[in-house]
Amino acid sequence: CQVVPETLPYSNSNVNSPSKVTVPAQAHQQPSTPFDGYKFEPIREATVNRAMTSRYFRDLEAYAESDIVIVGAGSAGLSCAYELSKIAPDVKVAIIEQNVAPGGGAWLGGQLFSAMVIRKPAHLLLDELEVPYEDEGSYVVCKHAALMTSTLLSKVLKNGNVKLFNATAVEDLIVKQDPQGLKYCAGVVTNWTLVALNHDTQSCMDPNVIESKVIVSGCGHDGPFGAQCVKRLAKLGMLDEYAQNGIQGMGALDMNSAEDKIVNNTREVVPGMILTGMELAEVDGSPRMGPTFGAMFVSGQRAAHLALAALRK
Ligand code: AHZ
Repeated sequence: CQVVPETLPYSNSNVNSPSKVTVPAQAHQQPSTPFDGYKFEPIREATVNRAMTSRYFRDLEAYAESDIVIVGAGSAGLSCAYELSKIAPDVKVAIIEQNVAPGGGAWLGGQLFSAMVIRKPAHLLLDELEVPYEDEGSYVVCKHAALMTSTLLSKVLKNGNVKLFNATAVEDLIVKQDPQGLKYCAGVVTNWTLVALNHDTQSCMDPNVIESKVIVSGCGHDGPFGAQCVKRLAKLGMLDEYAQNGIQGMGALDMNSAEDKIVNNTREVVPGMILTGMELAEVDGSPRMGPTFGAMFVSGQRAAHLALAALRK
């Protein structure tokens, strides 16, 4: 048994007295592994910079005009992107997610619990993705929400025509009028989330824009960023019934009625904008469902078909 020196060579106590650096006793004899003597290929620091920035800016340029923009990479937004990459892999899809981590609330099942509950028949998506679950009869349980979310995410990101811009917030919408005077959504106004959060403390930092033929908004229920698209539509007077007082907000929890409503109400709320997931409940006043995720996944899948139909109109 070797004695590990109390004073490590890099500890603070040695900063001003290098002569006192304790040389560690001969290193422990380690068992051999396939990674012994590991050596990386050489690289220049500037190369790393260029490898990232050239691709990011190439993507920014390519997706300045997207076919479909999905706002929010939560369970609804991601399943929409997944379904689109399955039914229309050639369609150019930009996902804008304000958080660094995509996935929204779907990294946990509810509160801080790991398991994710999905009511049948939404388990068919898990079958398709080969995500294992315990079958409980009328519902299934995936042992960790992160397993479902990471699987979905990996499928989405493998499609060459999908680009996820994370740490980027949608601050506003592009709205235009057709020759008949009908207003429609024609894209999103974006900013780095860290900038969007600091507009009050910094001098004006103008945003960027992405034009798109269709927007699918899955911003989730109200919060600092949530329900951003419907709140903006209401302010712009594009959701007639909410022009005066804003959107009504989601209703109280009722699991049984909530999920069917979310899926069946998934729709194009104004020309060019399809709503999916809990953001719908904000505009419809329909109940929240709490920690059951089937409706989010199927609403996203349904939104993909509606988006494609709107794109091909
Ligand atoms: O960060 C948000 C999250 O990842 C992102 N988002 C929100 N506003 C944004 C903006 N720009 C860019 N302005 C934005 N991104 O959108 C994602 C929303 O994911 P979510 O998980 O919050 O919503 P969802 O509708 O996909 O799933 C809802 C899950 C819920 S909530 C609920 C309840 O409260 O009862 N039950 C379930 C299953």
